[in-house]
Amino acid sequence: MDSLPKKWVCRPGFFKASPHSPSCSKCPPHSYTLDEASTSCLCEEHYFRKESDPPTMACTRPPSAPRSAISNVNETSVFLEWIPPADTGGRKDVSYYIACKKCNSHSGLCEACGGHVRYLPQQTGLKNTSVMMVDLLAHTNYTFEIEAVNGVSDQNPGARQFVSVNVTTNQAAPSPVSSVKKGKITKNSISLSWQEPDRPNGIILEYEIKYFEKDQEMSYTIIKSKETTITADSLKPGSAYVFQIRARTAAGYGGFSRRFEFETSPVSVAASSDQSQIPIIVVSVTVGVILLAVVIGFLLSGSCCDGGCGWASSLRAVAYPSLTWRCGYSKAKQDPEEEKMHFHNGHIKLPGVRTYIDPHTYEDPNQAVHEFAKEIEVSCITIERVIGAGEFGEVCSGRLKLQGKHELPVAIKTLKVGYTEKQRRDFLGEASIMGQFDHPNIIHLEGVVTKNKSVMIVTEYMENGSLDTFLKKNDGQFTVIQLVGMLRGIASGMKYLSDMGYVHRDLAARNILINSNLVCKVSDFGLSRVLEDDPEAAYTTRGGKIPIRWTAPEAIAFRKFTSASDVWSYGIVMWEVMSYGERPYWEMTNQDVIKAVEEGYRLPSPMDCPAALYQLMLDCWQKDRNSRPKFDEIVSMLDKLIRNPSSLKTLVNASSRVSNLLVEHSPVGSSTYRSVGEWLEAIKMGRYTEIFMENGYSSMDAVAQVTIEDLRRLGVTLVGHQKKIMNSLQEVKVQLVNGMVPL
Ligand code: L87
Repeated sequence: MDSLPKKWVCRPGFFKASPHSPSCSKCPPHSYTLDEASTSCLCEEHYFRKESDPPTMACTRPPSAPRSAISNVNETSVFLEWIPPADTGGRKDVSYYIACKKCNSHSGLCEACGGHVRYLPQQTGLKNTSVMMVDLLAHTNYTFEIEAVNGVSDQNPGARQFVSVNVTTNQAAPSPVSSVKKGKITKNSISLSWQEPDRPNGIILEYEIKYFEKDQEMSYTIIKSKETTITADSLKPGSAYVFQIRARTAAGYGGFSRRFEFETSPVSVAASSDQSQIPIIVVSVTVGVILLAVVIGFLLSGSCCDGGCGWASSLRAVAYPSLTWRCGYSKAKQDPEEEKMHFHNGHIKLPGVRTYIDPHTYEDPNQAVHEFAKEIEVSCITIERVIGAGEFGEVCSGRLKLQGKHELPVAIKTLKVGYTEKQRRDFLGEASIMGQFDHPNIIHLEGVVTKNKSVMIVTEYMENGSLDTFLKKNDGQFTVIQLVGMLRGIASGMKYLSDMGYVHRDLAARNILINSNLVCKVSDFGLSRVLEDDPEAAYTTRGGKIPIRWTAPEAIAFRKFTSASDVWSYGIVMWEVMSYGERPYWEMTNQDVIKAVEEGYRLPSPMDCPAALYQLMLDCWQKDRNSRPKFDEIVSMLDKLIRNPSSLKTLVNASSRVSNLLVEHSPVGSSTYRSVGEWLEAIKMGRYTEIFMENGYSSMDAVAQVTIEDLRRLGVTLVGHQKKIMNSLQEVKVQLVNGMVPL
């Protein structure tokens, strides 16, 4: 009332919305009036009022962009997650809109995605901070823009506030077979041939042909074929049959083709002669096949493979139609040790100091491959089974028979058909890198196939496959010494890599291979693409693709990838090994992992883990990368433990091991909040310890219940101190809710 002038009208800066209001009110935040007797206030520049906002409400503005968006790609689905904008503009009605663009990897040009993409739950008006896009195209670059909007966004002519995320989708099932032609037709059989689907999205392993007599759909026959032709026989004469075909790759079955209808010939047409010819045809075909087999077998054994070559499987016949039947290397590998000083594209290699050469420094990537990898003739390789799939194509097992050598089991990475020149370069880049390494704990490169259309990388075969899968399958089956032996091998391989100046960037149990002697070997090398291949890698806001759970904070935050960040990942691998392939940080989201680690939380000890090993893990996860151990120190530490097995007897104290919970790990000590005193000291509020203890707040559990009123009652009157304590408590409580508790 005091503020009212004598005239009973509002003075500037005040308003009265209705003449019935008893008094004038101050203009709400971000609004003003310069006039007397105002009935409302005007919004400041860049601030707005929505029609339905009451005049007493503050003026608001559009939100800032969403933050920390990350993506997870699963085949042709993309999951996006972000955190709300730092500034909601003063409104509670923030929602999100997703814009989708499909980008050409060569030209970099993007276009709108069109109608084929589905958004779950929806594309616009998203209230939650995540969305899933499905039915994207395989092996395609997409850019998603996540825009934050609120009730006044449409009044702002300014720029859209969005964060964008680039992703590349992975493999997908093949597209349907589209063209099917009829071949020879008799009264009892129909032969068909067809073309590979337009988008095979991988190597086609086989086709499934479903057919039935027209209008008799309930009773159908299914035949499988590795070829693109089949003959359906035992059919009824003069009847119509419906055929549908679908292809299968490592990614699964594609959709069925549309229906194709063909009719068998009627009975009357030269029935008897047709019948009588069958035995003749069968006999002559059989004789022909046997003759051909004998001739090819003779050629092979005579030329190189000493009778050891297996027959090329029909799988190979489908996938690699253009085989040349010659064996042997076309170029011998140069031994860099032979010439004491070797000049590599501007790099002087000093004898004794072997460093890794980035294949990017070669103008001609083909030269790099052939500098470091042997060329293998495709005819020396027999592909047997598909054992995995990656971004570039399938991984197969098979045999390699080289002239004058015993046949070897091998693993073969193939480049999918229809690759681009860049994909071929990136694919072979891995071989250029691997070919420079020679160490018992690094997967050994046998050579590459680059001639013809088939492009392959051939390595030694590791019987037990990827370490993560192997450990999950054999949960609890190994002695601690065996597990430490595996870790020792990985550390030794990593020491070799770091000595060579190679930073791995994707060290994880899934990228370690293990053989029948339980020898672990580091695998998965690459150029920029390493992480494209990794289903764990998520895109960060800065566009890098990073396997968050395995990556050191400085590498996530500012891409500081070094051997010290590899040491962090090594610590995570130790944790994976000691917990038999458990997923680091379980089902926490990437977002939560980043936040927890940044706040000093660390994975707890795996069950039954020797204390010395857990301590080593914690050392690898030091925030300060220079304080982390070096790989040579890790190797000698593990050697000591192996030589002195009783050192592994002390397990991490069962009571201090918190299963399923993250552990506070700050430089001050590995478990800061063991007491109220420690907690208050940590936030520089130690002066209140005594008062807390005297008033019954003697445990962290009790402290978690404290309210602001309690603080006042306890004599914490400075607002700054109240805030500091309440904020820190907030964290403790959030951690309780998330299942992360400081010890
Ligand atoms: O059981 C296996 N034995 N699996 C599943 C493999 C093997 C193997 O020797 N998977 C691979 N092996 N890869 C690819 C994925 C590695 C994480 C490789 C060997 C490999 C190849 C063929 C080329 C280059 C790098 C690794």
